[in-house]
Amino acid sequence: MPDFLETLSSIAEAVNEQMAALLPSGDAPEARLFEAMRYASLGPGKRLRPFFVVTTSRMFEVADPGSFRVAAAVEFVHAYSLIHDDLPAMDDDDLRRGRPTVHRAFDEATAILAGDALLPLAFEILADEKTHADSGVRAQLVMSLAKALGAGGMVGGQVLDLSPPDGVTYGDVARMERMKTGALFRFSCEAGAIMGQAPLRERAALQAYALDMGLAFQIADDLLDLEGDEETVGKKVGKDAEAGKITAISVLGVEQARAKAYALLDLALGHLAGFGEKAGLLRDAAAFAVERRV
Ligand code: GRG
Repeated sequence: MPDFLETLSSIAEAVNEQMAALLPSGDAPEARLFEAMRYASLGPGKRLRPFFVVTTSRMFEVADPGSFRVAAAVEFVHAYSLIHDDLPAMDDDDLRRGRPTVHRAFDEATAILAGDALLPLAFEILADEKTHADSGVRAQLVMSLAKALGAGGMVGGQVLDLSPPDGVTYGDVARMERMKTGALFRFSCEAGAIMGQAPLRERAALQAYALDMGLAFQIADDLLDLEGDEETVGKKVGKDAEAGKITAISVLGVEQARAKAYALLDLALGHLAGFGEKAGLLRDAAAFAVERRV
């Protein structure tokens, strides 16, 4: 079985090339916007979401050009969410991926607009027939990504993160994190099954895997904020406690939150049972999501 980190890095390299080709460039009067879009999306990053798109695509024998285009689209959406998450009105961060955040490297208006431009670029890519010959498949990709990002997904989760209701329980935190972080992983894992026109049962299993793994990934992120060091993580740490954020750690305590991440890992692996050997890389990826130091 190919090594997970080796595959992650080779997919990252190919996705970076695909993104570079799809991003606008040149010396038009709006070139500063292009530069900010490129700075935000081509900078260092694990490219985990593209890994899930390409890996699930390979499970269903989807041809590479289409899957790499969808992988690039997902990374553009991820870059948009990071730009907006870092803005003064949101988490107000100066450092991301070991470099100044986009509003620090450029300015606030350019950062907002670069995020705003990356989002429709992603949908333009999904709707293009170069991504998949079947228009029904393209419509499903668009629908699934739209659902992952809106009020019932990432943006709704971000609202709950910024203004949590009183008396929050672990169940509320889990719901918020599944929306904020899990929904984009859900799309990334489902994308290969959509393009490969897999049976609904397999699509549902991959969605369930992604939501449990995504929640475990977010708890690992919270643990890194508490225990990681700024240089390795590439962003300021200790921010959650400082800002009084509601996280799995604030609700459960450190050790129970860690135990929860491992319990979610087991649940995620359980959803892969029907895929046998084919899902080896997804199993390794879930373990990485929980155990990572970056
Ligand atoms: C204002 C329109 C509007 C939208 C806001 C900002 C936002 C929507 C949602 C925030 C979503 C968000 C940033 C969730 C955090 C997810 C997370 C843990 C990100 C870090 O992901 P990694 O570790 O990062 O994969 P790299 O740098 O490796 O890509």
